[in-house]
Amino acid sequence: MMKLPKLFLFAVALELASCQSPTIAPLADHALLPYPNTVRSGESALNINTIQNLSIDADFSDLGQQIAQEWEMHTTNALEVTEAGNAQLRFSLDDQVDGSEEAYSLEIDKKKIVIKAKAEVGLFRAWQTLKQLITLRQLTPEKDYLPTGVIQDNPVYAYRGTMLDVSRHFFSVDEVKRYIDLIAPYKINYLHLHLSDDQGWRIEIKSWPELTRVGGSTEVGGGEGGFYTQEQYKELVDYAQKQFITLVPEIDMPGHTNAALASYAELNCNGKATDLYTGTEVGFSTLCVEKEVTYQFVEDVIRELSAMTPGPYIHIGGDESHVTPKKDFITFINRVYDIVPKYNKIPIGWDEVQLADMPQPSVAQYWANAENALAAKQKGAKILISPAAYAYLDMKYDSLTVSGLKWAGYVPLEKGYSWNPDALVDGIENADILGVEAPLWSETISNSPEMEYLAFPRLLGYAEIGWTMPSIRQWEAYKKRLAVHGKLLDQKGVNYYKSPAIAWE
Ligand code: TNX
Repeated sequence: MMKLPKLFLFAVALELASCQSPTIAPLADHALLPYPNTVRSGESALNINTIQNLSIDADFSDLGQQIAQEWEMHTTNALEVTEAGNAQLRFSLDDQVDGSEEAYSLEIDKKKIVIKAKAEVGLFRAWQTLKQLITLRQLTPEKDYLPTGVIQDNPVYAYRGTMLDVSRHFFSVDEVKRYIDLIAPYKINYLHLHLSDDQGWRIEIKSWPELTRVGGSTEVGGGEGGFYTQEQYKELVDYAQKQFITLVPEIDMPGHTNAALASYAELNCNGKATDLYTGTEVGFSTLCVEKEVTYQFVEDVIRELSAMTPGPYIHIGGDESHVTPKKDFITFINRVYDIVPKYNKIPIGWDEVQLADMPQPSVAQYWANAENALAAKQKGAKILISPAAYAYLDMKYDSLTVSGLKWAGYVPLEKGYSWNPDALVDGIENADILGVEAPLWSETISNSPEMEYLAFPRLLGYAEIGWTMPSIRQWEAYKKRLAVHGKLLDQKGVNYYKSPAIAWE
């Protein structure tokens, strides 16, 4: 055995005894994304192996177990979960935390981690920050150490969403779950599912079973399509809810309805079912606005959908109804607006819905037409910001991108990141805005790798636009943080676009 000099052993013992922590990068210099709204760095470090227990209110013991499990996965040491409020990793409710229910404070000192929020959702968001910090530390030589300091954080917008079009191409329950897993760490809190369109009806409606039997049987390009049973849909609702993501189901109408019109002859003005459609044109279909059965259909669909939807919103579509005469469109949307509140839901519609009398509360989703957004605001609606030219995930990055469209122009990473929702449309200000959503339409994508290529890494930028104050968002700094996140996406096997604008690590 090699002999070590006595003096050396003494020095090692002394070092261990004094628990000297290494000098590591300050808290504020970590690649947190979305970047927290205030970060104060301390000067020291915490060894995560010294954290042995977690305390959380008994009401949130499920969340406590979930966090303990994830902690063990990320650090390899197990945590004892207790209700007593003085553990080394401490989660507690506190009304004094500044901001919304999602706001939180996270304080790391040399011995413990203290997290406070007004509500469970804030504790969950704080855990996403802490988990990300742990993962980022593991990319460094001092992977067992967290920097000390304090984060106080509160999102800029209440709604930070993405949309997945499961109609043009169907995505399975497992594919949607994976998408949920990938967006939750970035604090996205709404997932809008575009459940019906000309090419496919994807949600079981028990009172109108042909919708899925016929309307769900194909997709763009003629593939076999698919649909979610109500049980599967509820499984998705619950899966998302565990990560504090709310599903927003959309039934697009009166246009974008060929799949329904092919399933039921009576929904057509001429009483004849249409053929199924597997192309990518838009704007050729409409429900028959004059027939009473149309409204029975709409009410049945909204009733069944509301029963599966614990979240506050139902999306009624309303876009590109090019073959519905304007006055019929208005009549139709007004009737839908009478139905949705009966089921205690708030309607969201694409910005064309401003032609109708917008009820209160209601939401208009701005996607291309600023005048529509302004008119909707005048009628008392809140605006959800989804500008195609900046935030459509299905726009190609550049001329080399294989999948995707380009009708709103290319959206390279810098263009997707460097804009401010509050300054986009003259007359639409922060107080008018519910939030930001990045939609992913699926005419050109049919599986998870293709979906991930368009969504990532752009979606991280939209997550930050939704969460972080504009004064903190700087492209140059973001680029550096994003480069580090490439590694985290690699660890998850995400097929993201390795933009040459980023110096990927
Ligand atoms: C426009 S945006 C649409 C969709 C298409 C999308 C493709 C909107 C409300 N309607 O029907 O899928 O463009 O980018």
